[in-house]
Parts: sequence; C-alpha cells; structure tokens
Amino acid sequence: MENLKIAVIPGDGIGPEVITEGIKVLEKAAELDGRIQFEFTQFPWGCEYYLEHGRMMDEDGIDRLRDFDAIFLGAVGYPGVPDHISLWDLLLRIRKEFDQYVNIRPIQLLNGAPCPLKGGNKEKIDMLFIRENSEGEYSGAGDWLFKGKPEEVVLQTGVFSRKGTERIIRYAFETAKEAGKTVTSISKANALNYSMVFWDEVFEEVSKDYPEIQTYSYLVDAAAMHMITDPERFEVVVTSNLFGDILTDVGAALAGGMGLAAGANINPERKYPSMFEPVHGSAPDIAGKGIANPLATVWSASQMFDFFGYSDIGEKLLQAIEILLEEKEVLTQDLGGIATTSEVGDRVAQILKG
Ligand code: GGG
Repeated sequence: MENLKIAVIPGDGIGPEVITEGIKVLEKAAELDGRIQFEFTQFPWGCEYYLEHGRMMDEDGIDRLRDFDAIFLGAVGYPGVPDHISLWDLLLRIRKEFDQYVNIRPIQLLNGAPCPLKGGNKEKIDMLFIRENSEGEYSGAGDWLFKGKPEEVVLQTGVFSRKGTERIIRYAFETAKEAGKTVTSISKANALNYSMVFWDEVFEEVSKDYPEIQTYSYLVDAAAMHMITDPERFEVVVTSNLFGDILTDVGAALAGGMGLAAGANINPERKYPSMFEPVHGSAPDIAGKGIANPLATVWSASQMFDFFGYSDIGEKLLQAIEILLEEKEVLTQDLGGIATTSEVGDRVAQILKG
C-alpha cells in the first residue's frame, strides 16, 4: 500500500468547511480502493494566524512543507488582512517556493451542472486551462515611488523568462499530445509589445516540435468573447498567469460557477510538493454557515489522484460529482439546492461506495 503524506492548509473563511469534505472524500475513495493510505497533517495558517503572529505561516513553514507528497489548501483571505498580503505570504509564496509552475484548471461542463448559455453552443464545454503559475504578471517585481506625493509612480513588472515561457508552453503541447487535442495560446501581443510578442514567438517555436498538433492563437480580449459565444473551439489552452486567472473565472461561470472550479498547482518534475486547491476564495459572506459548495475541492481531490498516478480513482470521483449533480437532490444553494456543505460531502462518499 502506498502511504501519501498530505499537508492540509484549510486557511480562511469557507476554506476549513470545504477542506473537511475534501478530506472525507479522499479518505473514502482511498479506503474503497485499497492501494493508498493518506496521512494528513493540518497547519493552522492563514489570516487568523496573521493577526496573532504578524505572518501568514510559520517562519520555517516552507521547510516544514517540503517533505510532504502534496499540499491540500482551502482558501485564503479575510477582511482585516489586506488581500495582497494574504495572497503573497501564503498561496503565491508556496507556488513560487515549490516551483509549481503549472496551474491546471479544467473548465468542463459536467452532466447536470448549470450553464448560463442557451442552445447548442454549450454542447462541448471541455477546456483544459494550463496557466503559467510562477512568473509573468505575478512576478512580484515592481516599485512604489514618491508615495503620497503628486509625482507618485507605481511600477508592476511582468517577467517572462525564456525558461518559464518555454516550459509552460511545452507542458501544454505534451498534455494535448497525450489527449489528441488542439492547443490554443492566449496573449496580447498588439498591446504588450515586449512580453507578449516574446510569448507568441516562443509559442511558434515550440509548436514546430509538435507538427501533428493543430494550434490557434487569440488575443485575450477576443478569447474572452469566444469563450462565451463559441466555447467549443477551445481544448487545451495555454496562457499567462494573470490572463489565466481571469479567464478561468469566466470559464467557471460557464461550467457551473465557482463552486465547481477546481485547480492543481503542479511541479511536474516532482522535486517539490504540488498543491491542490479550489479556484474560489474564502467567501467571507457565507463563511461559518455550512452552506459552501465543497464540489470544487472534491474535484481538486480528484486531480490529486490523477497526479499520483491513480487516474482511475480520480475518474470515479468525477463521476460521483456528476451523479450527484444529475440527481439534483443534495445540492448547495449556489446550485439551487438547500443542502449543507457536509451533506454534499457525505453524498459524494455514499455514491463512491455504490
Ligand atoms: N483557493 C485558494 C484561494 O483562496 N484563491 C484565491 C485567489 O485569489 N487566488 C488567486 C490565484 O489563484 O492566483
């Protein structure tokens, strides 16, 4: 039996509520399968920790996470702590320190999930966003000059290295090759005349190594429109850190809402632990009420199984979500139901049991 050590960071707001259900489902799926045993270690990091200690995680937090097989994270951010601090001192720090340079976000309309689009153009919403996750617009480089003075200037620098750009584009091509899919690159070279011209050039270069794969290239504004009017044209999509963050929220709206948006932050070389987290934030407005939708976290758990090489279990989890959505009996409010967070987790576990 394989023993997998998982660091759990429930975080803020609805984070602890959805992560509890994620663990419930991971444990049930592993128990039923019999090949894996999880060992969970909880870390109480987040905004409450910040208010007490002046930092989002222990000083040696990164070192303490290093030896885990994976990290399972709920959500970060809460009123009282500036969002850029909560994000940079925990979530973005972990992604960068562990070189989790691939952010995989499936935009897939599962059977039974609601979609705001009318008619045939929702027949195939099945995109796989591969978002650059280590640099770009989220490099953290910049400056704030003459603060509070009339000549105040703020600089936020996008950093696109050859290594960083090439490896994410190559990852997208490798993914598409395995799945027999097309690759779409999303950039903005007409306006961002250094970074995105470079991005497009690297995309062009890497694509030459995959002559069998059909490619497309869109400006980000046009891509946002096409995602709504003609989502079927997108399969594997590769884009920069900021564009990927924004467009995957557009995608979430198409595929059942933020309650169904899953994400995995991957270090493909497995030199460091990868991190699995729902795309949504801490949702302070509904925190503590037991009504948050845990399905995005459950889907992220499914991605964790895929990552560890148990894609058959990951697939079973996804099917269980689909069955639950089609039954329409145990759904949280965002999906039109009245069920609690834990009732949804219980129902997923029950469906897994068969
Ligand atoms: N579930 C993690 C979380 O709280 N995400 C909130 C967020 O703003 N994420 C930004 C990002 O993914 O870059």
